[in-house]
Amino acid sequence: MSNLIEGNNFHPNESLKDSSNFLRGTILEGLADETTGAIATADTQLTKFHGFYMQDDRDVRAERRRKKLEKAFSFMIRVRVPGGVCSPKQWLEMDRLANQYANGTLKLTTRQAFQFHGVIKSVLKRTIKEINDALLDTIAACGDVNRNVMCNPNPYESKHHQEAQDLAVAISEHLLPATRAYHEIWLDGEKILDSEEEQEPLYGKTYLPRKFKIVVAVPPMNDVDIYAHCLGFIAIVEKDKIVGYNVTVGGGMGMTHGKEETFPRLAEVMGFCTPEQAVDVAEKVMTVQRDYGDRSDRAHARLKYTIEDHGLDWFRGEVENRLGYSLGEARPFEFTDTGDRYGWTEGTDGNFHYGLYVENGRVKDVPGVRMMEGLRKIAEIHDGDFRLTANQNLVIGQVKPENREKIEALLEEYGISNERVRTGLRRSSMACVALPTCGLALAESERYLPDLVTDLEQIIEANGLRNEDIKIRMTGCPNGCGRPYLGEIGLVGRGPAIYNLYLGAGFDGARLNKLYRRDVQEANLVKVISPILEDFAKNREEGEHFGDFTIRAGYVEATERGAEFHKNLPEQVDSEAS
Ligand code: SRM
Ligand code: SF4
Repeated sequence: MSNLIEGNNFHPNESLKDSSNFLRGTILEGLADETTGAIATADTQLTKFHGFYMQDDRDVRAERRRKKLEKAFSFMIRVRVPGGVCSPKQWLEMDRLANQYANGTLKLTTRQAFQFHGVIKSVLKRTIKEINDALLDTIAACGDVNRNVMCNPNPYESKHHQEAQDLAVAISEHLLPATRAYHEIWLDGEKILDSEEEQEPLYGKTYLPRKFKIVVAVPPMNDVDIYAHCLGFIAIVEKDKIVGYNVTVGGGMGMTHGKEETFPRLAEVMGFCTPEQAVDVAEKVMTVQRDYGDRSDRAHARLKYTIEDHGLDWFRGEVENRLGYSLGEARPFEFTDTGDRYGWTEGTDGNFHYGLYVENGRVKDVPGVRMMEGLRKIAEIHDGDFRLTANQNLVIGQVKPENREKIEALLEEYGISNERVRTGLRRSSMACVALPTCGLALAESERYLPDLVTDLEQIIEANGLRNEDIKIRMTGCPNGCGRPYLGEIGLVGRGPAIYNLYLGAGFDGARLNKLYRRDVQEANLVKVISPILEDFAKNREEGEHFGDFTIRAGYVEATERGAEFHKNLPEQVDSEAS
């Protein structure tokens, strides 16, 4: 056991990592055990670093318990896709793997990654190997490491986009764990006989206190929600050139109901760095967190709490000490929107990009909307790329002018063009996975939000708000996977069919929302939200966004950065409505 761990009050996960032989644990033995669909509990922590989670089908949990059967175990695999960019060939492989080994759907996540659900143990290794054969991988997609690095995905936004995307890839590669365990276990790589030979220069044996998240944004779009992440880079363009990046630190979404010491927090701008310095800055920010993050309490272990506790000036000082130089003064920038651009846009190189709405990121075939099949057909003829967005949508990117019509025809044929999306509310909706796979879900999310939106659409249409992009985000628990605290309407699961309702986030992603009603029953949500939408339709000012209106009209107070989130809450329970 390393000095770091010995004799201190560290969380049990710390000694688990420390003694795991660089993330090997007994994963191989667990895979070989045919008497159970599960793997050892300790290994379920380690496999996150390899990119997958053990789960069970919660829809059949009670029934299996009654029948005294083991839970219906399966695995969720997350694929690392820096900046969300993949080739049509890779798309076809993801499609094939989803059908062959998983539940026949693909989930495009809020961090621009693919997720497979329902992979059983006997095909786990094969699936991971075949993901790697497609030149993608799952390493560090989860776990106490740097996760998938996000980047604004639409090349239309800026001709500097490629540089920003290259930075996302460079940071992602630079911060990968060095352990050979991944190759050994999943790719039958050569075994390292003397484990002492192995080095983990950036992370050490205990890796980070908690997950770490990085994004790159290209203003004016804030589709990556830069303020929600540990570390962010805002591209600063001067005289048609990316001259560097403003660096943001200390954002995060997760909290626990009833624990006021946990809260979502917005990142702050810490300074400016040149393009050449950016990877180094990412490394140094991450290592300060590695050394100062809380390793005793995982609910307090994210970078946002390190900065909340020590202050931004202290943090900047630590980073600059390690860099050996000072960060520059932040440059002016402006974000306008956290949403995606839908439909066709033309890039500066004459290629076209189609922003496709994917409901809650779930690519599947349902009657009338055959998205899995339609995208497969598009991938078969497409020679550009696919770009997963941070809003769980997809950009069919780099379409040559001569291919545009063919792709349009396929979008129509399979019923998946954006024509099917009636309102700005639906276009701006986002839900986390939640039930039945997520072990932490308290309420439905992905399976329920579309129905709620359908009900709200009647109010929306009746009040002339059809084209209004109102950002509505739902999660099945307070962990914040759909970044609900940045929704103009945020709904967070409290229990089966019960949600807390938050209002007032900024359209540009720079202001958190605030609790408006606690514990609203699913059946009452429309009743609670409708009058506010009606009020908005009648009394909004020219160009005013819904989130801004709910603050001006006094529904909620504006929230400052983080700890304020739980302060000055209005009357909580509306007895009629909840
Ligand atoms: Fe998340 C845990 C799904 C983005 C904050 N998240 C989980 C787990 C793995 C549940 C678990 O630990 O057992 C969920 C798996 C559900 C399933 O069945 O697939 C899960 N998170 C997701 C995804 C798939 C939601 C989606 O519908 O797209 C997103 C995958 C991202 C990716 O590709 O890497 C996802 N999770 C996020 C985000 C948003 C983001 O990163 O931009 C957040 C909030 C930002 C942040 O980290 O502060 C987020 N997830 C969490 C947390 C709370 C962390 C915290 O600081 O408290 C947990 C719970 C935990 O870590 O203990 C969690
Ligand atoms: Fe699961 Fe909660 Fe994340 Fe939703 S927000 S996917 S319910 S952990």
